[in-house]
Amino acid sequence: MSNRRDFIKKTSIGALGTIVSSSASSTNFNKENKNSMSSTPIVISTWKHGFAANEKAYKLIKKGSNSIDAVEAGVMITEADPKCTSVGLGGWPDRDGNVTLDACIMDHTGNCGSVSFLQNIKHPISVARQVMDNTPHVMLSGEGALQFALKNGFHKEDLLTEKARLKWQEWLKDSKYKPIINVENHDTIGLLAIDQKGNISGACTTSGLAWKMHGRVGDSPIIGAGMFVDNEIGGCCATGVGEAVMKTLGSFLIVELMRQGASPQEACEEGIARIVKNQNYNDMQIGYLAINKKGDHGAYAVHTGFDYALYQNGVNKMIDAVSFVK
Ligand code: SD4
Repeated sequence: MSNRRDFIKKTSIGALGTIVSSSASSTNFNKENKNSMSSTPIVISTWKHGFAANEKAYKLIKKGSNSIDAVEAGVMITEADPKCTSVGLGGWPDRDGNVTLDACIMDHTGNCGSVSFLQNIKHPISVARQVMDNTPHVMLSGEGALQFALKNGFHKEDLLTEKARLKWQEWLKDSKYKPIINVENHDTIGLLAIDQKGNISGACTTSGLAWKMHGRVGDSPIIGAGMFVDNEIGGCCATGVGEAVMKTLGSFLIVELMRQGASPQEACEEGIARIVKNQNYNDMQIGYLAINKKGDHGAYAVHTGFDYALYQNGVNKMIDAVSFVK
């Protein structure tokens, strides 16, 4: 891994020359990687529910699974958990009471699949996997994604739990769309893994922002926004207000920064710098996780409160991410 001086040298003369000027605007760029060690296999994922997802994914990898199977199986744990109110079953609905799901998956060959605005299917990540494996396309959306899922053995289910319905009805009283940082606008699971062969895959799945407009799609199913992997370099996934991530194509940006020599931590910090530079970040949370090929990781958020699960060297633990606003 190049040091910071190499990184600046490369980026100032390279295709990503603009990185330097925008980095200069970030007061948080020149930080060491905290908590980071080079070791694989590794599984890393967003938020507290990532802990159980990591358990599943890491155990599969230890048994010899490849990373693409592990990331899918890992996030399926969260999708099936009705207590998780921003992913799959139990996700809080849009303003009209519909649970609409977005997901994407990407493997070490650069192959990828995604679904957006999918309803009534508990495991959108597995539909995304089938789009990747069994179609010539990358993304299927809405009714077409549902038809594809039903034709391929998935079953329709009502994903609006009683708890989520009551929450929605409470929200309807005022119908005010003002997400509360770290309460209403997070909980997507993004999960990245490197298997025993050193191959990197990623998965990302969500019910999106609660009380969103019907038809709204966020960053999570957009390859390069909600998640991106490049097996030569590393991977990144995002959580939080998807619009901000989409405007900066955050996950692709962060992987490209690592290609230019940034550590995962530096790259995540620059990804957040690009957001706070131009957007009003007071009321929005965004968090990034990144890993490089060696198994170093980085994490950074706009505000405090973003935590993530890291399984490395046989230990699964929760870590609080550092943030732009302290
Ligand atoms: C979205 N990024 O739909 C998702 C929401 C999210 O943690 O991440 N919640 O914008």
